[in-house]
Amino acid sequence: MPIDYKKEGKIAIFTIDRPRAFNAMDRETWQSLQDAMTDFRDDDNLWVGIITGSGNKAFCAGADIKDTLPFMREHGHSHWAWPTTPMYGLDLWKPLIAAINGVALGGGLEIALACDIRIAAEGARLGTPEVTLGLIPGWGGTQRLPRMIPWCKAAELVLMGKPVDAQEAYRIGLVNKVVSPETLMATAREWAETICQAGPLAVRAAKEAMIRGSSMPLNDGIVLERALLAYVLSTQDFIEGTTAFGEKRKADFKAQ
Ligand code: CO8
Repeated sequence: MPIDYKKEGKIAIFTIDRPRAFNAMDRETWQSLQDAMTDFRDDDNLWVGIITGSGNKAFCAGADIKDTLPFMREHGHSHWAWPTTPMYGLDLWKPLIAAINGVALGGGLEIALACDIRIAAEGARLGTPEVTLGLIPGWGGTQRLPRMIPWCKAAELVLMGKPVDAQEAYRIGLVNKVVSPETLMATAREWAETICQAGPLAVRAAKEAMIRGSSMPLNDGIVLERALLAYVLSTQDFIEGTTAFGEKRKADFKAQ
């Protein structure tokens, strides 16, 4: 399968595995990622996901220029047939970490932008070169990027199509951390384990509030936050978390 999907305890690991094409997303790879993401969303035993690329050159070089893009041009009249924007409409509130092990270009960066946390290996390059192909970032890049980093930096990436290296990506707030390639997956697992120590239903409600709220007026966002707060207050995990605090022990959350 072009997506190697593994379950390690509470953590799901998705590895984009098309090294001969710098892990570019042809339609089969895209479908395989969608299927794996849906399984991850619906598997109660999985709490956090990590997405990475196979090998040491590429996280993902974007949409496959020889397969996906011609297909989209051919099916321009039926947009529903196009590969969907990463994670959009999936209602996936479990946290995702992108472990960027090499180039993340075009759709590859857009997959990373659909994650909540991005950790990059030294040597990684991130960018949206679509305009150099006569295209625009069409997997969420024109919308997510300017909401995440300063406008002028988003404009530099999108309008010039020139990638930035990992250190510059860190400086502009595009990635959370830069580590050596050898420690990338260990760091991503460590961050995932930290998230797994928290109440999983609270983590999901917080992510849902952040994502839904980011496209709402403040007042509506506050109303949403209160509704999600009322929900987490009703969970067993909330009782366990506060009881464990009082008893000075580690909480044993069950996602209930
Ligand atoms: N698609 C298909 N094949 C690719 C891709 C790609 N995106 N990237 C690399 N490859 C292939 C090359 O064709 C080559 O194959 P072959 O050996 O058979 O010729 C192989 O990978 C190695 O590539 P290079 O020889 O070019 O290796 P270099 O080390 O010189 O360069 C790069 C590596 C920098 C990754 C370079 O290949 C490159 O710039 N690739 C294109 C990156 C790019 O422009 N990505 C954006 C694609 S468009 C996109 O993602 C749009 C997303 C939105 C779509 C909306 C959908 C709804």
